[in-house]
Amino acid sequence: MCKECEKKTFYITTPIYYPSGNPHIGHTYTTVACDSIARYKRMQGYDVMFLTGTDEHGQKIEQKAKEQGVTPKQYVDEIVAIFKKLWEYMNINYDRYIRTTDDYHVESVQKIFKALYDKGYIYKGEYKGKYCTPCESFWTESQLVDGKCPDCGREVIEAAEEAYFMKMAPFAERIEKLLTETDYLRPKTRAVELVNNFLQPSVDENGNKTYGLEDLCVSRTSFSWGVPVTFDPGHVVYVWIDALSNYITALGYENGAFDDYKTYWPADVHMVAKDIMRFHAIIWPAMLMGLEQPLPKHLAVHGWITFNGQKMSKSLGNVVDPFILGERYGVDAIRYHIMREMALGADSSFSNEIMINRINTDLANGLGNLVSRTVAMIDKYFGGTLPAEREEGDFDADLIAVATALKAKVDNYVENTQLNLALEEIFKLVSRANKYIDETTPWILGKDESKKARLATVLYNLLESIRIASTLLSAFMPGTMPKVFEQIGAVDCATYENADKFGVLPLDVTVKRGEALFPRIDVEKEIEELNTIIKNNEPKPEPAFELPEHKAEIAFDDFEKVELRVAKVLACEKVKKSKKLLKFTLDDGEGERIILSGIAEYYDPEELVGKNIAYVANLAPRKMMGIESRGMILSAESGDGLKVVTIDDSILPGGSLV
Ligand code: ME8
Repeated sequence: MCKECEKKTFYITTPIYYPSGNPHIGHTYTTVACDSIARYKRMQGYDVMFLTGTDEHGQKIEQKAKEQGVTPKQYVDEIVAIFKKLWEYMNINYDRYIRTTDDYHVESVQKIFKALYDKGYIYKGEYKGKYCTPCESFWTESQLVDGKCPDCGREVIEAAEEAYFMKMAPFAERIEKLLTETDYLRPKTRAVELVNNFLQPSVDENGNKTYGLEDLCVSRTSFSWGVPVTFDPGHVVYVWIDALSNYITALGYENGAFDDYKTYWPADVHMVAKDIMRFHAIIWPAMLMGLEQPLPKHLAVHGWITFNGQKMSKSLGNVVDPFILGERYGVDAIRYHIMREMALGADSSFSNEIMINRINTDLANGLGNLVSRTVAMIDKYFGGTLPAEREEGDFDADLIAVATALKAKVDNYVENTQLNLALEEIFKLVSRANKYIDETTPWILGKDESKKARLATVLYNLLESIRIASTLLSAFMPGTMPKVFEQIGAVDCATYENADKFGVLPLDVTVKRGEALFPRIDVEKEIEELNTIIKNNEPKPEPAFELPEHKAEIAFDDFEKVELRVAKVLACEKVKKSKKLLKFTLDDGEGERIILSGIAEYYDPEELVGKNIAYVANLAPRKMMGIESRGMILSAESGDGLKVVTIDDSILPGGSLV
């Protein structure tokens, strides 16, 4: 409960993302989902704290900054600006943004680390293990998949260094109970996998329960871009204690920057994808148990957005740019699509075709059409303002029942972090209303003067259904729904409180036609264009070496002046006192020819003997180091120096190249 406003509080968090590359549609999903829940809860009257941010320390960031010749802070500042720009663009209404480089966070993490150390949960040891650099994760042999990182599938390296560790055994039993006996984990079905893979409970010969849960490495010495351990210089706090603490440091835990810890903690929902479920399901509760703090209420774990079967990720490069998609279809269409596609706990494959079809079916033909048809008919038959007379008829009761039951269902789905089901339910009302138009045939009623009251009732019922659907949708599509309220004359009454009531709009409501909410997309044309954009956005393979500059164009006549011929290398030796020159004795078909070539650093002289080479035969003779060279051997510039152009053995010496 918030002391000041006496409202019930609701605290929701996204993961803090790594600014090691630009945000993509995967990050967008989690953030949009949390934003929608936060908006819904605000609409329900909660005092909401919605936190997001960036996880800015670690070896990978340090490496990337070095590659670019900037400081790690300069490097992250630039990417954090892009994250913030994207959240603004996606209409993300967060209450706080935490950066792990913020002073207050650093101060708190140092205190948290010291507190766990003082309580005996952190100790010093040596870490030897398999380490995945991109994921910044140590893995045990048994956790590797085919010898590779189980998270990203890449090679791991052997690593050993002095490190602090956090004991896990004292917390294992409580964590097992948390996962299996409470509704902390969503979906709960994932508890089995966590318990078996990480907690690994077993009963020893004396009947005592033991756990295979390994201690966690919590400091590093091999890089410096991190929160320094105050009592042991040279160590920086290693990723998870730094990162996970953000959920409480952002509220002011162990720092003076904020005073919200008592108000909002414990969090109601931490939302993450499955890649970091383990850390939030095991390590985070262990840390809080160690600190003797209350545990968060729920951990909602969603799957990955995949693209062509692979996890969409910064490192794989197969990213779909939310800015590009938003520009083409509108931010709300993207928000809708990703939330409608992703079911809690399962992966969702991103496809342009599914997205465009979904936008067309649900938004353009479904909701958009319902609004534009209803408003257009009120305009056509009543000049934009309904008369107050009413006449009930068939189908009304069913439509009203669906509409008034919706809010409770959506509440329940949002409460359980099942946003795809919430949206599906809202669109059942949209479909029901569209069907009601077909059933009541207002265009026929419109032809009959005596049916005006019935027609007004039908159109009013449609407006009310739209009001209810769009009010509940406004948490998910906050940019578009106010436009709907305006069109249906519901600006003042489209409130959550009214969302389970029918008959809220004034009987003589006035509507206002507006632009199409979701324009229909030409599927084939659009897919073609999108594929081209994605292809053009794919990172181009780096050239193996810097390609040489092109020379100015020459006329064919000029080219014809050059006489290129084939010769066989009879002998080759280094030119005395020259580091560069090799002396070639060639069979040029007419006799022996000596040519000097400056390729000594790339070849042992005997390497080329017996080979056919190409040479410029009519170059004026030139004396070097006292030897006359008659011509020039053709070599190609390659990534690692010059390579002699060799010619097929079957060509006889003296043959000319034309
Ligand atoms: O893991 N599909 O940061 P991160 C769905 N800094 N969601 C995806 C996704 C995809 N393909 N790719 C990323 C980290 N996400 C740590 C977190 S928290 C204390 C520290 C989303 O930049 C999803 O929410 O790798 C996932 O959990 C998160 O981004 C990982 O972001």
